[in-house]
Order: sequence, then structure tokens, then C-alpha cells
Amino acid sequence: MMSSRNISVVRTEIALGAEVPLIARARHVLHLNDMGGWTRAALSLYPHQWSWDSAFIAIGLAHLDIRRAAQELRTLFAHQWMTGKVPHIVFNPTAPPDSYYPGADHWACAASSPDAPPAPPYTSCLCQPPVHAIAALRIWEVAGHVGEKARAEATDFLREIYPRLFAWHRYLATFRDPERSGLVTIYHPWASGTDNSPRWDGALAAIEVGEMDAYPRLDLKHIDDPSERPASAEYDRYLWLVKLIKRAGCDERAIYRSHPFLVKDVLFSAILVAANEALLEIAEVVKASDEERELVERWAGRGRKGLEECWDEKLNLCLDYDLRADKPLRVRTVAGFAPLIAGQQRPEQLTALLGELDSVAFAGHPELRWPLPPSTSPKEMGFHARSYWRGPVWPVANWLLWWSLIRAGEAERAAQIRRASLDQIAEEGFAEYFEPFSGEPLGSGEQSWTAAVVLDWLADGVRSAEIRTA
Ligand code: 9WN
Repeated sequence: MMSSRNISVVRTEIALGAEVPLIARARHVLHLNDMGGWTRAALSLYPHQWSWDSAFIAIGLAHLDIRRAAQELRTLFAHQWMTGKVPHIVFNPTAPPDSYYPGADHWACAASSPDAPPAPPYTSCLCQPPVHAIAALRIWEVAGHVGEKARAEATDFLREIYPRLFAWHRYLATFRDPERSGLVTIYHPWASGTDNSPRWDGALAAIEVGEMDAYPRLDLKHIDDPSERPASAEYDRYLWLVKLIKRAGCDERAIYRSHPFLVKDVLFSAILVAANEALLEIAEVVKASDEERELVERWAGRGRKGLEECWDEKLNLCLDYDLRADKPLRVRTVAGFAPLIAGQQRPEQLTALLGELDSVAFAGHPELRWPLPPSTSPKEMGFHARSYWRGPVWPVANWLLWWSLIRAGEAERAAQIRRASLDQIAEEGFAEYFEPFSGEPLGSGEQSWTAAVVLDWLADGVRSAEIRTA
């Protein structure tokens, strides 16, 4: 099981003075995006509440204000569906109508599903990787360092959120894995959180886009260079898949029967394994029933088994599986480190994964500005240094690797990722992602989750209390 004690293993001595400007800047980004009870993912490009962004944001907020961190998750889970699904976006009713597409109007259909929460606010009917239990546990751990009152409040929060987290994980283990493979099925690249990754190219190529109305690329208004965002051919497919999901009435079973994009996502599944471990720790705190704990343990075990079956010995990585084509999607991306993220990997597998991470295919590439893994290996055909998840370095992906390396007992490697990430952000700002060779900040500026992971990394070297007052 994951231990809160391990988290502080890589504490390094940082002079508080040297880091204060970064702390203040990170606080400023979260403050700027604070909508009162929830945080927009970014100032202009993403004016709504995104599911996994909010989980990372809660982790960062824990170091500033425990109550506000808890509120971030509470607000998100207030829009949980009857099935247990946590929607990938909760739309901000006050966002200008032409700020994001597809927005609330486009997804309003989801509200007609008998499983949807009351609207407005509207939600999408997709979901994103389940970082939430990890975040809830992190809030409770940080509260323990703050003092008895904070810990007691955080324990109350865990009691409140536990049944919702349990329902969320049960939804993923059932609706999203009818085969009981331990692997989560996604039916849209947006659900993976790594939208235009070449992980999905093979599965998307098989999709024939039918009749569609013209649509606006509002996302392109917020960035300088269109190549930083997904291409039109990709967007056509994203919107076609949304159309099919709407046509199926957002009904999970109907989608599963007819949808052309059904993929077992190893990164999503690995995060779920780690989140189930976190949920077990939460279950212990809130004294959940033995029956529920056994179920969560079973889900985690099944997840590990499923990931094992997706292991590719030649690539030393885990591969997603295309259910429609009935074959693995053979592309080297950061998602391939899934067993590391799930934790408790076999020793030989850990060695293989670390070798891959350090190799020229990832963080050991000699031309990198910082030794941080590009989202897609530069050795892949689908690699593109500026395009979104096709190559740029993403701080949240690095946070996941850092956190996983600590749990795997790889403190030194974890410290390297943390240091390089902090250097990158201190120099280039709180961008959504970075060009791996030049280090240029790309995508959105003032991205909330970038600020959040910075706060969590800094808490590793300075106490949260000092972050609160900096
Ligand atoms: C679609 C908000 C989200 C992240 C995703 C990232 C991007 C949206 C988009 O932004 O996705 O959900 O419009 O591109 O890929 O991981 O949650 O930050």
C-alpha cells in the first residue's frame, strides 16, 4: 500500500528565500483562476471545471488552504452522475458563450439522460482519469502536518467524500469494464486526458467521419501557433465521436454496443489502480465496511493483472488496446509507464521501465532542454515537438512520474524530475506544456494544474505552513 510517510523521502534542502518567488507566482495563478469553490483550468483557453485538473488543483491547494482544497473536490463531485461517473467538464454558466467549443450548449443533451445531475450547470458525458482519491488522501495527509483541528476537519471531509469516491470507482470497474479485464475502456480521446496523443492515431484512422455541421475552432483563438493544438482531421473525429455519443443518448450500454472508438487505456487504468490504493487508505480512516474494502482491493488487483497483460517486452512499456480492431496500439508515449504509476510492479519490470525512462527514447535524449520525458518519444513517427500531447513536456505527467518513483523507492530519480520540472517552470512560466528541445512554453499560460504541482513539489522542500504565508 502507498504510504504517506514515503512522500517526504526526497525532501531536499532548498533555501526558502530562493523559492519564494515561484511559490508566490504559483499562488497567484491559482488565485487568478479561482472561481469561488472551484478553479477554472486556465484563464482563457479553459474557462470551465475539468475533472482531473481539479484533482491536481486540490493537491496544490492543500498547501495553501485545506478547506478550499476540499471544496474543489466537493464542487466537482456535486455534479457526479447517478451511475457514479464524474463528468470530464462541469460547464461554467458565466463563461462567455464563444469561449470554448464544444461548450454547455453542445453538451446540454447530457442533461436529458436519466443518470445526469440537475442542470444547469451542464456537464459533458465523458469522464477523465480518476486522480481524485489520490487528491483526497493528499489533503488529509497535508492536514496532518498543519495541526489537530485541520486533521479533524480533513477526516470529516474524507467521511463525506468516501461514498462518492467509492461510487466513482465502482462505475469505472463496472460500466467501463464490462469484460472485468481490470482495464478501463474510453470512448473518446478526451477521456484519456492526452487528447491528440499518437496513442489514438490507429484507432481514430479507422473511423469514418459522417455528415457534420461546420464548427468553430475557438481553441485556436487563445494560442499563437495552431500547430500547438490538435489538427483539423483530429478535431473532426473528436466531434464526430461526440455526435455518436449524443445520438446514443449518452447511454453507456448503447455506446458500448455501437461506438467505433473503444479502447482500453493503460494510463487511465494505472491511475485507477493507484487511486484504489488511496481509496483503501481512506476506507481505513473512515472505517468503511469490510465488504467495500474487499471490493476495492479486488479492483486494484484486477487492474494490475490487466496492465500485466498489456506489457510489451520489446518496448519495455505498456500498450493501450483497441477493442474494435482487437489489437494493441504500439506507440511509445509516457502512458507506457503505466505499471510504474500503478505501483507494486515486478522488480524486473521496474528495472526495464527505468531503463526506458532514462533512454534516448525519453528523458535521456541528448538534445532535451531539461531531462524530462517528452509526452511522446522523439523516436516515434507520430512525434511532433510543438503539438500538444504529441511530444511536448507536461508538468502533470512529470508529477505523476515523480510521485510514482517515490512510491517505487526511487528517491534520487524522483528528485531529478522534481528539480528539472521546477527549473523549467521557474524559467519559462506556468505553461500548459513545453517544447522539449527549446524549452519554449506552449499552449495556455497560467495553467492551474501547473501551478498546483509546483506547490506540491515545493512542499517537498519547504513546509506547507511556509508556503501558506509566503
Ligand atoms: C478537452 C483542461 C484539459 C485537460 C486535458 C487536456 C485538454 C481539453 C481540450 O485540456 O483537453 O478536454 O480542449 O483540449 O488535454 O488533459 O484536462 O486543462
